[in-house]
Amino acid sequence: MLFPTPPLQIATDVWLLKSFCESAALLQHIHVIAGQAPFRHYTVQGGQRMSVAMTSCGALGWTSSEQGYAYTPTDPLSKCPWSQMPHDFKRLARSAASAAGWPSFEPDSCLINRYKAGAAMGLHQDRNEQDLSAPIVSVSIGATAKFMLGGQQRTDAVKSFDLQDGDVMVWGGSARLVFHGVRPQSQESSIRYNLTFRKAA
Ligand code: MD6
Ligand code: FE
Repeated sequence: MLFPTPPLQIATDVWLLKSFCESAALLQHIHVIAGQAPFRHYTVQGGQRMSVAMTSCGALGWTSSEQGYAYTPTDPLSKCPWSQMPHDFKRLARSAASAAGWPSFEPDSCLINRYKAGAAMGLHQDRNEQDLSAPIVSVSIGATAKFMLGGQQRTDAVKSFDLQDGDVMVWGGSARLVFHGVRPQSQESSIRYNLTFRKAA
């Protein structure tokens, strides 16, 4: 924690912890993980290629293909298990969840998103996890993102706010299935990474 500030409540059951973590050490872990399971652009049902590149660590990794989304114990590229979740990652996810009011978060999956200039993530729900009572912890590293937070329906109004390097967002409870996304990164933007910690199984 750099300069711990009180959690900001963005919406019901959505908390933003500004400057909660130091990103340099996290970046080192990302590079090691990507050495084993390189960033790749998954396709989605219908054949579209995602503009965000992804890899994972932990017991289960989020994957996508023409067949749909799945959590898998192995990397579909190498058929090898994903790297273990670094202790630093787990500690960070737990402490952020605790600070936001979820004291016993045990993530088994960490999706690592990489955004280059122009990359974006359309409005979606995170709904492939077994246990929707667990929160999600999301860590922003590098370039700033414009995050969109909507409601329970795809057509609900969205509010946008910046996620900066070191910011951590925690949500769960009644917000667990809200629609959300990331606006296209500006053409001048440097790389942004996002770690999304979930309890998938
Ligand atoms: C991102 N995040 O920040 C994408 N999902 O790059 C997500 O899709 C997300 O930040 C669920 C909960 C928190 C998130
Ligand atoms: Fe999401």
